Amino acid sequence: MELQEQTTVQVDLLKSFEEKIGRDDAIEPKDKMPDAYRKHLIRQISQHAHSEVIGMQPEGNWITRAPSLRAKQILLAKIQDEGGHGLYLYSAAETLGISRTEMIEQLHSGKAKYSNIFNYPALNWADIGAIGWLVDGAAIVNQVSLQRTSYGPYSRAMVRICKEESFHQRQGYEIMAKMMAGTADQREMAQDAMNRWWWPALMMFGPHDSESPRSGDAFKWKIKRQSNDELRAKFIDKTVQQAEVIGLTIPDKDLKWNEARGHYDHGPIDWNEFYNVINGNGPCNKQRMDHHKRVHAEGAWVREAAEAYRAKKEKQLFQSKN
Ligand code: FAQ
Repeated sequence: MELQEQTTVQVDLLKSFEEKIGRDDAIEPKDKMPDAYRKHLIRQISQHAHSEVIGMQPEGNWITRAPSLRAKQILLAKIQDEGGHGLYLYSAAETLGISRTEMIEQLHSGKAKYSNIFNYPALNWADIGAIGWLVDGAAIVNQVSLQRTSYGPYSRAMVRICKEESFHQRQGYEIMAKMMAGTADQREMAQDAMNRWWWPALMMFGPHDSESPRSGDAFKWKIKRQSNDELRAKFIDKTVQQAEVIGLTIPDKDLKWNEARGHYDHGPIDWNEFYNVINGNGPCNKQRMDHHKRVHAEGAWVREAAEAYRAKKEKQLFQSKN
């Protein structure tokens, strides 16, 4: 093909992509898409997948120490769901032309991030309540919005994930409500967990809109439908009410209902802490990554066995056809 012809084809393809975006049609794996759109999605979806899988670690620590068989069963089911979410998301990212191996390498080398929140320790059972209530609660607000993201496989993964996350959020809220209805020590533990997880949970929505370098393209391509600050405000509004119902205090002296905005105003977020954590220097970054690397290496035999089984089946199929 001549250069000019090639350029015309490229322009036509880009036009058809932009028309689809304009019509709110989903972009599917085989559709033509700009390379920058593909890369943007690979970055976001793989980071989202890594977050789900690394997020299993702080909770996994508490399976053996859950206070009752019921609590243990529920926690086990929740953590298993998070692993499943990671798998849907890795599969969605794979449809964009990156392999699982490459994504894991990017996680291990530090090229790919994962959510800031999973670099904090889960110190006691109240933290399991705070994670379910606040962390899953924040994740749902973000993910409900992502159900309308422009990339089909990502948006469909979000629909299923959101259903499971609402169960997770209730699991956490139930733990907090029970502790707040308990002894003075239990109430103190619940409030202490709330104090430690509140600010990192607000940071999950990312930097303020004015400081969010990825938002421009994300809105242009309808990957994001609502901004970091809009979603953070939504989360604060609903969580303040839930805290009030069970008697917890939000650890923010500047928190105040703003009638004109129709949202709560909140105090300043410590962005130095946020950047420190996402750049690898949070309280548990090293522990989380060392654990993932060790377990990934220990699981090599599973991947090798699965590959040997696939090759055997392929050979059998080939022989039966010939
Ligand atoms: N943590 O320009 P923006 C869960 C990075 S799922 C770490 O605003 P963007 C379920 C950002 O990547 C939780 N890094 O970026 C669960 C970018 O750096 P890069 C995960 C963050 O993409 C519960 C830079 O800062 N959810 O918890 C964070 O437009 C319990 C500039 O930021 C998702 O991943 C952060 N919080 O907006 C599991 C949702 N925020 O990549 C287990 C999907 C920002 O250029 C247990 N992702 N950064 O090097 C998104 O919606 C978006 O990617 C945002 C960030 C909103 C996170």
